[in-house]
Amino acid sequence: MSLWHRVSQALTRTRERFLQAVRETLGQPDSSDAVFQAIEEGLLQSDVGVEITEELLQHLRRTGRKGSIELLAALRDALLSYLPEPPPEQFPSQPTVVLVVGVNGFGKTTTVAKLAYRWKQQGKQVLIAAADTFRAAAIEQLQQWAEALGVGYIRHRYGADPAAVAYDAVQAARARGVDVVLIDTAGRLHTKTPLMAELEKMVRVLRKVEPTAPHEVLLVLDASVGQNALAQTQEFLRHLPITGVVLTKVDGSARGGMALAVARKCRVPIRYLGVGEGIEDLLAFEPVAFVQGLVDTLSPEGALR
Ligand SMILES: Nc1nc2c(ncn2[C@@H]2O[C@H](COP(=O)(O)OP(=O)(O)OP(=O)(O)O)[C@@H](O)[C@H]2O)c(=O)[nH]1
Ligand SMILES: [Mg+2]
Repeated sequence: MSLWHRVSQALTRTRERFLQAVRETLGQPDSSDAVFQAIEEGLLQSDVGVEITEELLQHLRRTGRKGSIELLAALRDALLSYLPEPPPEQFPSQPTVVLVVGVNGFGKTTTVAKLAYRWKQQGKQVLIAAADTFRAAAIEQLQQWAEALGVGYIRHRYGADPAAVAYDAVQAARARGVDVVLIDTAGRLHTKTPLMAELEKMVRVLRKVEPTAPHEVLLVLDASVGQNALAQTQEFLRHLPITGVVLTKVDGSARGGMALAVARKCRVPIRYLGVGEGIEDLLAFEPVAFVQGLVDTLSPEGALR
């Protein structure tokens, strides 16, 4: 299945929400309040957020377009302008160090495993570090993934200093000539050491071993939490040099529109989409495919193409 189809499939629930509101007005010849109202409702239903919905509606009014099909085409273009093209995957250092952070349960560990798989498929040697030492089960979960994938891993005992795990992982990666180190972290906000302090320390310690590290800090966001996830993650943005967002659980969510708010408010590109629990269910983010999946009214060979 092509990437476009997979994105479109993952966005089914979000798109349905949007379309539910808009469908009745489809094909209406004149731009009317009903069309604008339907688009507004559709955007809000799919969790684009109040602010951005307002902006989009103002923009649509200014285009002077009439009729729902024309307006939806204009909407699609406007949505695209909100979603920056992510930079290409780069591996600037050997090892390239990728830190994965986010609120607990959002999908960090799964994303680490999916990325390890993706990069191993590309022929890279990958090492994963179990720097969520707060839960014994978290270390086991990561170890199981590493073993299943046939990639190296570094673990310490339960309760160990996460920064020390990260430090060891980079040292080991150097010694073994590894290409990419993926670091899984804890997400609980109420541990003994506050999470942000713990993660900041990890960044400082990483920089001691490798001044250019971490090369990527990926913030994992759960699309099914919608707008609420944003508030929870502002803190990560304040404390860490986030380079990209991974939007997980897009498959089960009807709130995929929150991606717009993420791109606008976090001012970092969305890099990947999590579209299922399987190891291959991670897609590189492509704005055009995403927007098409979001508002396509007659998929897959519909009139809006
Ligand atoms: N449907 C779906 N489920 C996902 C996706 N990503 C992760 N999950 C599921 O979400 C649950 C939590 O994922 P984890 O990767 O353990 O989340 P975490 O952020 O590491 O959680 P903590 O270690 O507790 O902080 C698991 O059941 C995953 O299978 C996704 O893209 N789609
Ligand atoms: Mg985890």
